[in-house]
Amino acid sequence: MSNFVVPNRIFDPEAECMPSGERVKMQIAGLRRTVEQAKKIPFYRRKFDKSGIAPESIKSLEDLQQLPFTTKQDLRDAYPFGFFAVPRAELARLHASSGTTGKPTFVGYTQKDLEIWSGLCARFLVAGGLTADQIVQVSFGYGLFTGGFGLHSGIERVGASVLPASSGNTQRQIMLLEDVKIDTLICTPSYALNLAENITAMGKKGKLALRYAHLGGEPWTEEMRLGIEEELGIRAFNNYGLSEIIGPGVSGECAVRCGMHIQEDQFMVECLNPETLEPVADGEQGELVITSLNKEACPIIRYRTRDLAYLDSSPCECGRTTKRMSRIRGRSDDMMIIRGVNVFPTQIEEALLRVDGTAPHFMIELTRPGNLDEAAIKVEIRPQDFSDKMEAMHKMRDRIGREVTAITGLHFNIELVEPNTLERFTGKAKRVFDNRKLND
Ligand code: DLL
Repeated sequence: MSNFVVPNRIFDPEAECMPSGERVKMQIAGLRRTVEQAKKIPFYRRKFDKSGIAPESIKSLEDLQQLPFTTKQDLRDAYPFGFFAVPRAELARLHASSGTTGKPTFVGYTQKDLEIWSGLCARFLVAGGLTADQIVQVSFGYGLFTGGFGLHSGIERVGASVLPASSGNTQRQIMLLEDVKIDTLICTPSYALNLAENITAMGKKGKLALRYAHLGGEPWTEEMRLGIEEELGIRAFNNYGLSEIIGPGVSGECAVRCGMHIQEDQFMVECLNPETLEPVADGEQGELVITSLNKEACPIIRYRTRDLAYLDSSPCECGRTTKRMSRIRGRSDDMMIIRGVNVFPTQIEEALLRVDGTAPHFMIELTRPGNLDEAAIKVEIRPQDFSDKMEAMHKMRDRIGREVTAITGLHFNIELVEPNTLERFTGKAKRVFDNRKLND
């Protein structure tokens, strides 16, 4: 059932199948426009002034390499609105992604940005089988996260109907899938697998109308895809994006499924060696660095995503002329994605700092015993605070748990360990032990 053929449909053939020469011209114009718009942002204006960059400096795509990089830290330093290029009155929507300090990074959209965004989501949804007669259940959280509202607008753009289930309450999600006869499911891959397992346990395997899933927001493997497809009898497609760039819609798979097509009329994606920042060849793994070409509210230049993948410029059977990117194969920083939520070890450190008696030594362990991530923290107690009174230790453990949840929004299992029991490091401390086996 799960290996039925998905018809090759293209939402925006003009953009997606554009001859490459034409696209290059469009990208050069887009880069100029982005430099012009970015001048309104003090961070970029300072950098441009220093190196004498103006929109006219961009004459070829190679000139992208003269432009400055942007990091998550740069965005954080300009909290909350330092990277906005339009006045408040021109904003139509704000979203946010999690940061290391408990403060999010805000991103803004003008009405035109939102229209472009919904079109980009529509492209990968149609590429993966969405048609106007389908009903789609969105099980991403509706809120600051770009997943819920982003995909919602994409579905409406295709003309299909949306069931905005939002996240959580698995039994209710399954009831909706069954009773509404949902055709397409949208969520994270790990949640899809979790739903699948519950559906099987409830004896409903093979009884749903579900045919497609569009999954993204966190890394997953081909093995997970096979599991999801087999359990649910569906076809599951991968899509990639990040809030700093736009949200979902940066790239997504077509029916051929040999990499995710990058929406190159809207973004330039470089693949660079994360150490030297030199470009790597097609097929070689590097860090994705992304520049927007059309964004009004938050134009972004050479954003270091820290996501590791490789690019593929070979032609695709589907007829799209865009480059493709592989699955995300890892990160060049220590960000963890736990149940779809981005978490940095520094957030855990910050939570521990709020609780007296905890030493600066801790270790995070991630596992996936069933289909959902489990996160645990081992925290070393300072000798003078270590007590053999159970009650005192339980209180401290609960306090740490609450602080960690307050900052990350996630539940971690907290284990207190005796002084001097965690490994010490001479170089970079290794704080995260990811035993989820995510890489292919
Ligand atoms: O996760 C946007 C999104 C929502 C994409 C829904 C797809 C579907 P952020 O919360 O800012 O935005 O997290 C972005 O998530 O840098 C990657 O590390 C990771 N990520 C997103 N999609 C994928 C994917 C959204 N398909 C961060 N595979 C990115 C692997 C992914 N990792």
